[in-house]
Amino acid sequence: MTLELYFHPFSSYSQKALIALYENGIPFEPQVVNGPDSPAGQALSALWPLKRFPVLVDGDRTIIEATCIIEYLGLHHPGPVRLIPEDPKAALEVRMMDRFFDNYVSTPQQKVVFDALRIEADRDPYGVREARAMLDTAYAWLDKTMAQREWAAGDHFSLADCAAAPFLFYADWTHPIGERFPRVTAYRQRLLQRPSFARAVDEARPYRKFFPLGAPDRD
Ligand SMILES: N[C@@H](CCC(=O)N[C@@H](CS)C(=O)NCC(=O)O)C(=O)O
Repeated sequence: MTLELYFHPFSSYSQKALIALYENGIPFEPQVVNGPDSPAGQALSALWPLKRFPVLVDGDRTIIEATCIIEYLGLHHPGPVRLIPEDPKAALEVRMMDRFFDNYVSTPQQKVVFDALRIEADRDPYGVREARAMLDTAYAWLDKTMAQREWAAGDHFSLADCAAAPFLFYADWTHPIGERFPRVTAYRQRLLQRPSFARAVDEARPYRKFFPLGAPDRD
């Protein structure tokens, strides 16, 4: 049975799942959600009323949430690259870092971007200031944490790096990491060189003009 992935190439959470699929060369049928009225958009709303993507379909199973998709792939479609360590203690560190990137990098980054999509009267400048402050705090913590690490949870590329790659990619466009946090910048560069993420970035290039804050001419 072919796996189906509902996603959009420019979406950060979609890229998180795509990295896991590409790392292990797992074949899947792409269902690109080109808006809610597209065939994939309509199928997605039947599968998952919250309509957030990515969503993975494997036969009669529907798996929501990028993290859970990666966990599911590791259990049901394992490959040579193990993204969640077998050792439960090492796995805890991976899951902790994964939560960090979702909650304290992606969430504030999306807040800033979604605010820019609102009409002026509905904007939330206080919330955006809070989000930018959270990104600064997250960058500072990560800069210290990465002192002895090549990848987010240590020596091995993992679920946490699948999250870090797209979230730091867009976070830097949204709220530049700059020279204040050299280890975060160096880690973001390492992620960009990882073939699985480089592929996801390349596949998303045609959509850069839609980045609401204006995509910088780099990466
Ligand atoms: N918690 C979800 C978040 C997914 C998410 O926010 N996806 C965005 C794209 S990056 C989305 O579906 N946006 C469409 C919408 O909000 O309608 C996950 O981990 O997969």
